[in-house]
Amino acid sequence: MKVDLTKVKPYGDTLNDGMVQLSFTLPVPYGDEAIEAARQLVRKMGLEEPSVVYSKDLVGFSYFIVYAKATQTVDYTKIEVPKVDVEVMDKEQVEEYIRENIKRNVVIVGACTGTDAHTVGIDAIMNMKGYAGHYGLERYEGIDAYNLGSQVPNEELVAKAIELNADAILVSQVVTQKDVHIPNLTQLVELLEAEGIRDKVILVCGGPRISHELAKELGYDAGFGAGTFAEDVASFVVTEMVKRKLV
Ligand code: B12
Repeated sequence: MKVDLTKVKPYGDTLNDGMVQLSFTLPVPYGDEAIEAARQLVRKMGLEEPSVVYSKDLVGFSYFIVYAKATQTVDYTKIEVPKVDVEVMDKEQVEEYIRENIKRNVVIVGACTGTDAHTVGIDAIMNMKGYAGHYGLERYEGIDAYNLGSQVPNEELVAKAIELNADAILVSQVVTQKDVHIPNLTQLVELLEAEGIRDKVILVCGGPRISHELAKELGYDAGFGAGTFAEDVASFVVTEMVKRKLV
């Protein structure tokens, strides 16, 4: 069956049936009233025929999984998503690019900053062993990678970047509750500007809820989300260095 890309809607059993699955918690005691509240809420979200397929007491609150039907559609042909504009090279190609175009080692400093204690994301990008079969930056010939770990204050990251004369700074932000990442990411840009080095470094942030669009808005050169590998970042950093004549 041909999909009409101008009117795309979710599908469960048959095309265009609109079926979606939601899960959420309501701060009310578990029981029939809670289940009815969940149904009503889902209808108010614009979804039809809500069916509570699973519900559970959450020690005073109530948890639900609900199936329902979406009525709205999106025009997929009109979708535009800002993306990092770079041709991704593999590890060997990046190494070759550095040898030919930069002719010295590229210094990259990375950290998970602020109160954020999630190390796995920045490790996936930087650590020698890498992530899902993709080696991290520490393994790249021609890259000196310094992973400062997590809960690193912005001031410390900036000081280290200055000490090492870093070409690029990588920031990981995983916790986004109450938008805690926004002031933290913004403060780093302000500190770099105050030190007069913002234009001299490639500034990149990443994390599961980071988009390129958000990163640009906050004054970063690029933002990378879920599923990023070291070669995505490495390709961006080295080509951007050459583009901006930072070699
Ligand atoms: C493991 C984990 C922890 C561990 C972390 C251990 C560690 N050493 O990292 C522990 C138990 C400590 C932990 C604690 C907390 N956690 Co936690 N944690 C997770 C969990 C289960 C997995 C995260 C992970 O490792 N993902 C795997 C990595 C590889 O993926 P990634 O981080 O997305 O990284 C990739 C990309 O995003 C990108 N990337 C990431 N960083 C960067 C940086 C750059 C420069 C680039 C280019 C790319 C990039 O590349 C990576 C590879 O592709 C997630 C849930 C989940 N399933 O995602 C919750 C989760 C992230 N945690 C969460 C929360 C709330 C917390 C706590 C606040 C809980 C609490 N109330 O105490 C604390 C926070 C403590 C703190 N001060 O930060 C929430 C965050 C919600 C939000 N929107 O903010 C999540 C989503 C769970 C949830 N559903 O509620 N957590």
